[in-house]
Amino acid sequence: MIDYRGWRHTFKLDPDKEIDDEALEAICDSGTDAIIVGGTYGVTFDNTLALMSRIRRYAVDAVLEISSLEAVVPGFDAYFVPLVLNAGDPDWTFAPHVSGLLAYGSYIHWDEIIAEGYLVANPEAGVARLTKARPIPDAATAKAYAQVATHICRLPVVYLEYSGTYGDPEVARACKAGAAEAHFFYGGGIRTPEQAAEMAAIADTVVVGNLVYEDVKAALATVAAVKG
Ligand code: 1GP
Repeated sequence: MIDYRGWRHTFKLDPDKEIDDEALEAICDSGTDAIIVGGTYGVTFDNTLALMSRIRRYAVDAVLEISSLEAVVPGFDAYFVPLVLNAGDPDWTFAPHVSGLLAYGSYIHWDEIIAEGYLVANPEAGVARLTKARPIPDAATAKAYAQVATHICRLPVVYLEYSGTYGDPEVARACKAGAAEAHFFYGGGIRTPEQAAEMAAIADTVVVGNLVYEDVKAALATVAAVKG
């Protein structure tokens, strides 16, 4: 079982995006705590397997955040299974999970499965459009969603997802308070060491995604900002 509760910094790599060997090595050897593989669109079995094989050259923990049943690739250290707390389309709540269990139920090692209460806070993000995410109007609502995840659903992880835009620290703070003993991830729009440090002061773990593909040096600088 991976010790995700000890992670402070992670990079999220998208199988549908190009990364050259040099950049991938720098990212995997950066001192980050883990690589999360995941994306919203264009994630296939083949591109996930290809990326996993390349990451596996390095000692860093690697987990797959499952977003497509066609792209569940064995060989990761663990599997994050998102439950979109504010999905407006009920087909995104449990239907994919039921389909997954019908297809793969007998192969699942439950100790490798970590369910995430996923709160989608940027309405412009692909995942918000896909799941018709309900808006999060204020910090109090974010806290209530986090409490649903931890106290009602007993999920081990709450993930505040601002993918593509830097989030509101007040909303993050409210989520952290609501998450209580659940492990709290923040991801979205981190582009500078200052932003990484600001969210790391609130969240248990920060996730840096797009910046890897925009400016790998800037992405690497977020590791030291979080881990010192
Ligand atoms: C995306 O939360 C991650 O799922 C990170 O977001 O790509 O905006 O850094 P960014």
